[in-house]
Amino acid sequence: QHQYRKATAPIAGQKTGTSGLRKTVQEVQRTPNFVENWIQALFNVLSESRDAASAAACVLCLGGDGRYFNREACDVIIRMAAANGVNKIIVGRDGIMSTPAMSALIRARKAAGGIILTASHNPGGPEHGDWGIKYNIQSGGPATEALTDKIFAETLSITEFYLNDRMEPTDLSCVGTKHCDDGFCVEVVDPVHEYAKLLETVFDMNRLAAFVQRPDFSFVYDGMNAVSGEYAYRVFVGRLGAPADSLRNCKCLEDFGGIHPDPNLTYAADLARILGALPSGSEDRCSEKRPDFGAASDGDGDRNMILGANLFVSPSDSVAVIAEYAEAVIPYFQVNSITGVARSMPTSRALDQVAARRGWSCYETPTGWKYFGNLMDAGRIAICGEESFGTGSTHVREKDGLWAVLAWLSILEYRSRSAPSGSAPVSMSQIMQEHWHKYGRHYYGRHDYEKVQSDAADQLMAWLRSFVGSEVSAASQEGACNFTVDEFSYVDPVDGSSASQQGVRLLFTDGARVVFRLSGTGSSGATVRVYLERYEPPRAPNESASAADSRLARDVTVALDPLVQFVAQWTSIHARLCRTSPDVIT
Ligand code: VG1
Ligand code: CO
Repeated sequence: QHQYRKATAPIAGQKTGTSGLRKTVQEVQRTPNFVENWIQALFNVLSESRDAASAAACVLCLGGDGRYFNREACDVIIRMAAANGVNKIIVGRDGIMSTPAMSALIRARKAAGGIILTASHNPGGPEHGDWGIKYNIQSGGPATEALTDKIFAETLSITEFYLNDRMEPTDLSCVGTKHCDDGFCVEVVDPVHEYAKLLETVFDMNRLAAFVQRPDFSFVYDGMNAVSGEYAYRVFVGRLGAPADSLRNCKCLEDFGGIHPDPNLTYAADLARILGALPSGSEDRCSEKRPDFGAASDGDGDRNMILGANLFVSPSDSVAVIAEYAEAVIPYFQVNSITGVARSMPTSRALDQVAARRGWSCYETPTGWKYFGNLMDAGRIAICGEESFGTGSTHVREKDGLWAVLAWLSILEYRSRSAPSGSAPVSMSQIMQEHWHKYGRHYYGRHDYEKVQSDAADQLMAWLRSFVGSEVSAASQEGACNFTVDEFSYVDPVDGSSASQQGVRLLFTDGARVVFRLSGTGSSGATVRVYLERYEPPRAPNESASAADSRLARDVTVALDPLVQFVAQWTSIHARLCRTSPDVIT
């Protein structure tokens, strides 16, 4: 090992946030040993916790979302693995591996863990892009906070790293095992293979193929020029037989073609426009025949946006509807029946309604997929979701964009199957309308103030925190507004670990809720997220369908407006953050 030893010094700020370490590409490139330090810190922590037996067979997976700088990083990581006693690296062809596919690969190959090179939904590219890195553990899920805290501590005291600079660069462009020296080998794998194999065991792919090929059904999937492109081709076109022109932006580009690869109404507005799903006012809703279904994924393929003709499905509703139908439409849940579900705290409580009726437990966790892992491993939950376009199940330990799309197609297939023969597929709008009539609707919106001054964001949070524990009665346009204020903290029911300061909540007497928290995935400045939710009860037994619709099928912006106005006034958020409006509304 000695011959590969290199001296280094700690780099400040290598702390992982909600999901991995993220920095601007420029910062990464101008900081010598940025990748080397973090990876060595990871290896140091892994070797500490590894016993002699497992050290003898250390297999790690590697891959990423294809963004700029991943190729260089792959090369460095392979050389470091070789010099650090790792036995085998399993890497996706061309360094490609979506986050859910990585989770599937780690599990299928029983690897010790996997390194994912991604800044997820953050933009990419040399000038304005971000770069990032996540580590997933043996279960296939994101590293726990305990582990990332240890890695961070290592980065603060690191003095050396190991890198084999005599190795030939590994050719990642074709699949196969590449043997190197000293009992170390690199296996280049097809990035889709294991994942596609897993999907076959989860869904009824033959039924889905027949449905997708119906001449009276059309859908559009947007890969946002990121990692999902190849997965989408192979699954939707190759396996299900969908027309190739159902896919857009499905070529993986290093800078995502300038697209901000976050599937929401702001950054995937082109897709939303095709579906006529933008908020009313910005689009004529009835002018043309829209596709029946639309979907998009983010940079690393773990997020999903679901659309119907003239319809945006809020991610909080999406997980509730998927849970409602799962056992009926997804073969995986016929074997693995559901006893519990979970959502992140800021996610709307639509899922809770379904859980309550079914008698499932419903867990509320802090933001970030890592908090679902223990609940899944312990068999307490089968399906979970986040308002941030993340949905998934125990088939892997990550949120899974393509899974959510296939889950929705399964719902459409099932509902259309029982429709009278000769009739068109059941519409997304009808499915949502029925759901709201049955369970009521959680009107939901998230307002993001991106890259604001950190001080201003901290002061806003401190001010909000000063109300924790109190009951507030404030004047509003619609009379007095009464609410209590608390701050969310969490104790993991499986291992007892805890997380505090996970969001300040205003809990209104009428059931509405507003949550404030700071993002942990940005690369500079602070992003304030304001989550707004208002509940409208289900259709009453004696209520006409149209009367119910006038309450339940309203435009979200309109339905939330009084709450938005009140919050803006009570918090003076715009003055405090020096903004006139949110940057992104989802
Ligand atoms: C955001 C979302 C969170 C999600 C995380 C990672 O975190 O709110 O729900 O799990 O991104 O998603 P934050 O701290 O910025 O609010 V991904 O697809 O970027 O790995
Ligand atoms: Co992502």
